[in-house]
Amino acid sequence: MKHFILAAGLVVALISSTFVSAAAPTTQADIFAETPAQHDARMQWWRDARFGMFIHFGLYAIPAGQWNGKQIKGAGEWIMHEAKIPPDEYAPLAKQFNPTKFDAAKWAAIAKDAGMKYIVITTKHHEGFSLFATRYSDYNVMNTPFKRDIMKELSDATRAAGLHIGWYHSILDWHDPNQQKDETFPIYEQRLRNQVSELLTNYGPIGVMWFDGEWIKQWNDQRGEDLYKLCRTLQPSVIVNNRVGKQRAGMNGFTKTGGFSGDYATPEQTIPAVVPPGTDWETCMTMNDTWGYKKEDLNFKSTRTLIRDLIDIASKGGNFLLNVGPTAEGEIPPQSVERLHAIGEWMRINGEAIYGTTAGPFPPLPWGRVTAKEGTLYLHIFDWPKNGRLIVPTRTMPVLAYPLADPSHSLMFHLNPEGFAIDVGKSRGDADATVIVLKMPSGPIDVVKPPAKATTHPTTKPAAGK
Ligand code: FHN
Repeated sequence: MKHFILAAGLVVALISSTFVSAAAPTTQADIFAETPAQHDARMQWWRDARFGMFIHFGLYAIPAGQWNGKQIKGAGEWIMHEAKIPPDEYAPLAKQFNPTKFDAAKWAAIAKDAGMKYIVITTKHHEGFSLFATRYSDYNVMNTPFKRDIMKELSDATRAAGLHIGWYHSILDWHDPNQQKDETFPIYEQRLRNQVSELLTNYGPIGVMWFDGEWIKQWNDQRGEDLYKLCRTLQPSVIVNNRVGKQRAGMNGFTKTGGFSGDYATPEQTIPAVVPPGTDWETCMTMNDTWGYKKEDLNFKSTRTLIRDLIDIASKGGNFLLNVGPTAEGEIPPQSVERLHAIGEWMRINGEAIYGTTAGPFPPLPWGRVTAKEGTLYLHIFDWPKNGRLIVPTRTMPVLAYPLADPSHSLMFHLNPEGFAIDVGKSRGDADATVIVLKMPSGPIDVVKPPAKATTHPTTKPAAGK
């Protein structure tokens, strides 16, 4: 077996070097000559999007958190590791994989209905099983009872729904023995590059490459930079997260100084309190406690928590990648669908205060958060002022103030020792979050030092899984 793998690896290396060079429309030298304006242009759709769907789907949905009759702790997609299942015992799950209720158009419609603008799905998680028709591993969806290329169907349906599609691809691979050993890692790395080349060649325009599992000891920033260059050579407009390198600083996901860090930071299951201005970042978060489906995990966050997390993230200039873990039958759990629809209802009225916004000029405020566009501030009120007066910590008075849900209803405001106060009345609007629009004069906004105590946005649970 080992000799076969080595020989296969050498053959693969030969194929892929022609494979990649044949498909490489841009020289690698061009990739890093990107000017700030070109970088901004490439990032623009993603910055405007603010909200995406993360999908963790794989063989792990079959055990769904249980193995040999026992409930296994940790995230559903980590069951092979947490239950110490040898690859030979785990791999036969592929013979059961048959998500007959998988409907790509339905998944895309659920994301669109929620107000999400992009989808990132696991093409291969740490278990090593590929959910796409790959030439570089027999351990893939075409060799299961299902026999359909899930990534082809979902990428087509996602674009048809007007959303961007992105690939999550794990550098860590528990199934491939070549990944585990330093001496054979170059063979695995070539296979990794070959599969990434397939994903960026055979499935049309890809918005995001979302790498993960970069913490393995064999991975380093040079390998990360080479992989980043491969992605941008095959699709110069693709956006690549910071986990392509070794720069994720733990779960807070921000980039350590120096080293190679891709295009944006990836805090996980947490929302940073403060973000350096001008940083591109995205919080990824589960809706319950697990990324991959786990039957027993019914600990779903409330819709209000999720809406306020989205607002909190956007108020700091970040994106929210909210996860769903489909069942082995190929269905997004009803608890997720229900919450996503409710978020979509809020976005249908208030999306203007999220899409295309940047961080507001204030830190988290006692009553809520603020997002911004040129000449406009959006006040997201979580806690309604009991006296009907909302204090905004700036003496730069607006030209106009009105509820986003009712632009015909102008609001009165007047200077106040802490900035200025808006008379919002005593009966609140949307209990999850009510948005007040402030049309501001051009020029800088002078921030009065706001009260120290900010509204505590819902805290998120520690990351399940790694
Ligand atoms: O180990 C994975 C985990 O299963 C999940 O995919 C998360 C999502 O960002 N990433 C890793 C943990 O950081």
